[in-house]
Amino acid sequence: MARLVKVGAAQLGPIQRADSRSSVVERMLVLMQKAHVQDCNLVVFPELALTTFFPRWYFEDTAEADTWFESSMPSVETQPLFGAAKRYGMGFHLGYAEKVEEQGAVHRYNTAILVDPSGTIVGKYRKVHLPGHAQFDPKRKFQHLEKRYFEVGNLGFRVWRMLGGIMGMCICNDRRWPETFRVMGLQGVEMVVLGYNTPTTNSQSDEPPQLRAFHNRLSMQAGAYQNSSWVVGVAKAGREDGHELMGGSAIVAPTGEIVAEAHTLEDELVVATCDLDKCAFGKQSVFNFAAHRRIEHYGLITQQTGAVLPE
Ligand code: CDT
Repeated sequence: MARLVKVGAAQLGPIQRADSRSSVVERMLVLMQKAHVQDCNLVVFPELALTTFFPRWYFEDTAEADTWFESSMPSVETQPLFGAAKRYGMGFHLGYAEKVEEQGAVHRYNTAILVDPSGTIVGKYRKVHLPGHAQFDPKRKFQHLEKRYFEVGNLGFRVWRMLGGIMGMCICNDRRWPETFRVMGLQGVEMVVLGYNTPTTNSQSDEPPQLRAFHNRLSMQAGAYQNSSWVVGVAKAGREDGHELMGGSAIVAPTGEIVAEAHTLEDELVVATCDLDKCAFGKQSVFNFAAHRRIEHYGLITQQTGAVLPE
């Protein structure tokens, strides 16, 4: 019998700095209700789904940014999402800013969780590839201070069994790095879910929006194809406090083809039925890793970060 997962990519429109968590959760509940009506098994929300994309704001004292972080999950404000998951028998994925005390110190991560249809958190991922910069940069058209507010994630790229398949997570900029998908591919991943907040323009160049949209698709489609996995990428989109974020939420098949895509910059549910068994062909042929990978030639990938040019 086919292993079908009906996925709702729950794109969120803009969240303004003044918007409360509970108003955002209300919007998310509307999307969960729509997904339930369409018999979805899983709803995927974006990166930092509960707030505006706050790394665009510079705070001299980083503790001032704590207002954007969750120190428990579920929290009072997010509990209704877990209640809806249980009521509908539907899993969800949520990105949020996590503040946690571990080993006697406070840490802040850009985090995502996977919640099963009973409303239980089964997986957690902390963003590894943090883009941007740590200090205020007057040369940029706008700031992208992820390196200021977050530590590099310490959980690696794990996968979890859920909904009859093997699920993985990554966050936004991670999708641009083939290593992200390959590490999950090596654990047999069948569906990678990810959220993003991607500015429509580049703060350091005149890159046109259509090229940025192309790179978004290219990254997700390559990750899907090269690992023969479904990829569900979900945007926070639209104009947040005068800053434009791209949409383009998409569900990508293991062939690399986009099967469903958002067409607005608003709250929008994009639905597709994903047959996890469709992953098998690519994993057993072109991307049969055991048969074709040549790890004796890949050493540089883990030995160095930057390029070393020949003499
Ligand atoms: N949120 C996030 O990771 N955004 C980045 C923007 C890169 S520009 C500093 C992205 O890769 O889409």
